[in-house]
Amino acid sequence: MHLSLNALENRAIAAGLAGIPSHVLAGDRLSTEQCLAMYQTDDVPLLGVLANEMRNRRHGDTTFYNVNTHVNYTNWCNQFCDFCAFQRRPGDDGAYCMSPEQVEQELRNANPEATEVHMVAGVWPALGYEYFLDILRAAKRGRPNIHIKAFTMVEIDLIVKLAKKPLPDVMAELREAGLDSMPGGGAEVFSERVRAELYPKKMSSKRWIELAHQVHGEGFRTNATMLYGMIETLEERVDHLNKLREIQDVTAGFQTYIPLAFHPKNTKLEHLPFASPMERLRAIAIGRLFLDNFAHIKAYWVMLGLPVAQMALNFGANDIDGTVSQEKVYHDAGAATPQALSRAGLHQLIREAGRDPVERNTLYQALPTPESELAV
Ligand code: V47
Repeated sequence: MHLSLNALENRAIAAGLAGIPSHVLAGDRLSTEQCLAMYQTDDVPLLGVLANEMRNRRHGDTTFYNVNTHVNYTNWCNQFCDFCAFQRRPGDDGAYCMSPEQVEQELRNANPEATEVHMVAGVWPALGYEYFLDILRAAKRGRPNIHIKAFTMVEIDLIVKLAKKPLPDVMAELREAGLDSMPGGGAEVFSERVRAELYPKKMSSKRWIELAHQVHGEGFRTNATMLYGMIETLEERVDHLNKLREIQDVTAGFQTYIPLAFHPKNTKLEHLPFASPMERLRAIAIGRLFLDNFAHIKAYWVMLGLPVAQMALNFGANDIDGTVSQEKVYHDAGAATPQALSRAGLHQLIREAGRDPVERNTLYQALPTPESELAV
């Protein structure tokens, strides 16, 4: 599609976004002031047009997905974050902690075509350092060739403390046990004001950022997230994105950015609304436009819902996550999405958005299209 810069700039003036189309189309980096204006504008469709253009320039119609499974190995947690519906104390109704043998069995039972397991959980120090090595080894025993994407920075912080060893030694031992890369959770929103109010026990944003630098320095690729839609201001969202962009300028270790809309059900913040479809699309578009040093923007369908995830593929996203199964963090918080999608279901969702589905591995290498999908 040919975009007329004049027409876009005229529309941008009315939307409080003057100059942004010219910057974007020239490939120039947007400022934090411009990012704030993008959060304030009513013209989300204009953001979509611009973000879509940037997505098309990088990826054309290619839309990545993977075949993956989730193992939330325990919901025991001592952090008591107000936004979380997943956490339990041992003995509470529904509390569980998987033994390494159970983790191994989960992997044996998983979709035989899965190339990735996403393993994250609560924070429970009494599990001890060896437990974390054991569950990684158990996952690889259950499925030797699977890529293990495990442990947010919050879990890494715990594991390093339990190990009582320097971080490089711990990361080497985790790698030896089977850790391949890390997901993007645990960042929440970096604002210390929000942290003090809603998740005061969680490690500081400074520590999250320091760990991101360190694990990238040890050669691990990770993802990045922002949990939005609680009590944070728009300025605090901008600051969060800016901090992610600054880390990436130094390390280039993030693979994808995943905005996570807050799901209120069964949490202490149940009175808050779930972000509207328009706000969820805005978050995707701003991610694509502001994070110019991120290769990929993920529309995590489990959180977005299928219709919005599909639209997000024309608002800047080029990845829709995976087939997913056994996901608990969002489903405990009221996500109404299915527990899993088949590969054919993902292909259909992506094709209906006018895009080309491409299966990837966790490190964004394209995999051959399976025969079952060639004829479609
Ligand atoms: O860290 C917890 C968030 C994260 C709620 O890296 C909530 O590929 C909304 O990080 N409402 C975990 N969000 C999930 C996550 C993730 C998901 C998919 C893919 C990847 C990846 C990472 O979920 C937590 C927290 O920020 N979260 N509770 C809630 N009620």
